[in-house]
Amino acid sequence: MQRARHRFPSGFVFGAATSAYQVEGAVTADGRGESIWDRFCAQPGAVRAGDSGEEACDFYHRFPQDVELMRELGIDAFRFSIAWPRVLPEGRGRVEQRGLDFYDRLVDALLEAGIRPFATLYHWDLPQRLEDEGGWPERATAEAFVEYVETVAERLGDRVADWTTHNEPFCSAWLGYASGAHAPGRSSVADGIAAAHHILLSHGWAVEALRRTCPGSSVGIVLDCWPVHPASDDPADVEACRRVDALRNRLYFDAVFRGAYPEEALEQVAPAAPPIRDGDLAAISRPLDFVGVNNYSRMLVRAGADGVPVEVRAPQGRLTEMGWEVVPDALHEVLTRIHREYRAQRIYVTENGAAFYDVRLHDGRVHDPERIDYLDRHLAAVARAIEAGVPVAGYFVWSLLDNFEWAHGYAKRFGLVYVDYPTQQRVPKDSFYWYRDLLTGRRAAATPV
Ligand code: GCO
Repeated sequence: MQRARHRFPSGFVFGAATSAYQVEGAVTADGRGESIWDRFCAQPGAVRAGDSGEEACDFYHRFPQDVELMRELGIDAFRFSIAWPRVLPEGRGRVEQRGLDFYDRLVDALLEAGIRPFATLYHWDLPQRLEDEGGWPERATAEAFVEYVETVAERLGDRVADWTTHNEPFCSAWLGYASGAHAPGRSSVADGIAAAHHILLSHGWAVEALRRTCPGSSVGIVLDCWPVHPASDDPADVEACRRVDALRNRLYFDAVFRGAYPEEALEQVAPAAPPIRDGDLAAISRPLDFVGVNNYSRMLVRAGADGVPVEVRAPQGRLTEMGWEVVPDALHEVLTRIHREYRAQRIYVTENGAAFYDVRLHDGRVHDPERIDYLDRHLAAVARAIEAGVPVAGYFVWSLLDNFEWAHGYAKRFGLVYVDYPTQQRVPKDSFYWYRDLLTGRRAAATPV
């Protein structure tokens, strides 16, 4: 299973990723304010088995030990997110120094371990107070985001050189406000498109704030991208795909790279429309140093009644525990497309990984050959994209640790490290050792003799 035959340029960044609400726990520690995910999890039926991020992996208290694990793993970089409600418990105004102190300690521990911190400023945990005032469908939330970004950048900007503004605006806008599957659980197309616009706008403003506050740092955004393939070559299925691609992928990529929303997406939300004001699209499309791409699989779509797109299950092939088809070519397709159509100058794969039915066996270990195979084949897809001239500069496994998988609660395990939640014990899985050996092998190969 140890193929590791892929070739990567020197300086290529290998990392692992997490996000605040999914791992930190300690939701009331040190003055943290309530987030929309705390509130959402408390709603009966919203999250599987009534799970919440209340304890998660207790990373808030256990991060020194987890940084040690990262050191053992040998990663070059760690992607984590900062919880807005720890820094500004009411979303704006009063700053909670103890919240900032936590990230300060984390960043120092990472640097001390020789690991480059990649900080994400928003991974879905909006302060509840701002949601009470209207949330992302309100422009004022984008304004509050800038205040938060400046506060964080002033504190950490002397040590953090790699910033991403938002993680997957599609999820925070669409799943949060239009489909209701994620916090805050609203289901209104008008709110969804207004949220998407304000999240993107806040990204553009944050880029400007970061450039001002930490000149010389590298700034980008993380977008999720799943290729959308037709279930057959029936023209109706092909058309259904085009629609899904426009609303799910192009809306965000076109806005960020071209300063325009695609007509095919706007048609689908009409009569609702993004509340665009003069200058917004120029702000959203400010030049970036990189784009982060999250990819796990592809979507297979057919036309249902009246052409309405319907997602279908892949007829064959391996599925992960999320029900996602294992398609390494999807990652290759996404990378080459972003290079070809959007001319991104640097791309990081900021998330890629898989949930499988991991169990701890009698030998105390967690054997996860499916995950090793998944990662190996996806890394090969990245290497192929690089060979084809796509400027991919790094790859982050989702995730370092098993963690709170949003509406699925703790049922899905994506980690390289198994977390035994009742005891908080960490058990590196076989994939952890596989990734470690891959990184060690590279380092040895790069060392001149
Ligand atoms: C995502 C999120 C992660 C998820 C992961 C697996 O970006 O969707 O960034 O928080 O846990 O993707 O679903």
